[in-house]
Amino acid sequence: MTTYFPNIPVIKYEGPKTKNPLAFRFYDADRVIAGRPMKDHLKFALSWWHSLCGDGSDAFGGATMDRSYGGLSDPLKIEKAKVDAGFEFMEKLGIEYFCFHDIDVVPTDKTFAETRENLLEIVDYIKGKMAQTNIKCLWGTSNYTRHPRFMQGASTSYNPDVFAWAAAKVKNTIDATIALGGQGYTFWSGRDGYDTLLNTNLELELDNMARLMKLARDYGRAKGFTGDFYIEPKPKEPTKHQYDFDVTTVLYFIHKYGLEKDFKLNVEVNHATMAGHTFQHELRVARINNALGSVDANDGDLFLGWDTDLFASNIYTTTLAMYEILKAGGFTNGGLNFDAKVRRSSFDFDDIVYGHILGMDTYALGLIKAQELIEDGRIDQFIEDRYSGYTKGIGKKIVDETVSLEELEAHVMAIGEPVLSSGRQEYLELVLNSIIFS
Ligand code: XLS
Ligand code: NI
Ligand code: NI
Repeated sequence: MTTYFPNIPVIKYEGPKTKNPLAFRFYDADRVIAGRPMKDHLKFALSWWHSLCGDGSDAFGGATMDRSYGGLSDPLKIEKAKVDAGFEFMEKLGIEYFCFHDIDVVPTDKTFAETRENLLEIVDYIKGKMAQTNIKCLWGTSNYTRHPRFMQGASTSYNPDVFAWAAAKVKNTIDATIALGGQGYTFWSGRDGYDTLLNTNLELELDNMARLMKLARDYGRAKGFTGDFYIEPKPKEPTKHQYDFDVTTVLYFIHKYGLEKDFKLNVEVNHATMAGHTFQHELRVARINNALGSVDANDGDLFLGWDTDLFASNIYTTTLAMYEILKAGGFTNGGLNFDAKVRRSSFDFDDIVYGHILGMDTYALGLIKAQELIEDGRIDQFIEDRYSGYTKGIGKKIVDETVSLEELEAHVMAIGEPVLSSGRQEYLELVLNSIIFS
């Protein structure tokens, strides 16, 4: 059998002290943390687009990476080779899930009907591979940013024929996702937004964006899809203003349009920072609204304003992220999708392996530290004590909503100035550091 990663063995856990670059330091798949094996907490997924399709090209230059899979030229043979390479990769790394766009798995220069045929053929091919392994589909999605017909949006285009194209693609990708047993279906359309309000009917565009989601939900449910639909927030890029700006904006949207029973959030680290939020903030907002679905696990570069999609290497970010995910009760249908790419200059196929080992170890250590933070209890206890005023007396009446403005006025007259206590931020940061570095 052809191998695409001849230098790569099955990657094993060797512990934090190993100097073997092709080993995990922290990711020990079967180690039980808080009653669940690490692999079930983390549910790592390969992104078809970055890892199997991405060729290193950027706005300033072409491909730096050879993705012809051994010099193949027949487009369908390349797609099948990508499946072979992807499954070899996932098996060697111990990654049990993958995420895909329709255009990641089929040639993109064909008619709609030919593309549908190709999709059916590749889905069958992938299913054959899945049957021989433990590998599952985390989620599928349609790409309607690449083709020029979507230059002015997909479901938010001014042109109903473009809406129809987007809808037809969604239908076929939902079919493919169901056929692959996918646990989720994600909406991210980078061109559903605007560059200027001077040409934009904002109200109609938002209504139409919801209309496609309703159609997708009703179609998916009628076809037996039991997973979650996700919206992936991002504030800008490629449009100046994206409608799915951040978690708060998306929550408002799904509630306004009655989508909240079927739709959750797919929160991406780099999109959070682009929106001016920490990743933890976005996860927290999703969590307290019972809408934390899945994660695009990458990292941004705060010196660069765009979506750099770095592999995660920041332990503070992953510790606080896993803290939120544990507090939310962990993933059900969702997981950690490596929507991350190696740098343009990391052009060897093996660099993708190092990228994933880095990301997996960074999240594994984050999980270990998040659980230690919860077991340590000092931060949770501090917060509980800080708000304890609301469990008794006037505070309890406020929370129970049994108090009037007159009664609050009388309370002020009786007590005079409130007695405050310190917020202790520096102490709490010291606690966090002491856990991360112990
Ligand atoms: C782009 C998005 C994209 C989605 C899937 O910024 O992150 O990769 O995750 O369409
Ligand atoms: Ni993403
Ligand atoms: Ni992104």
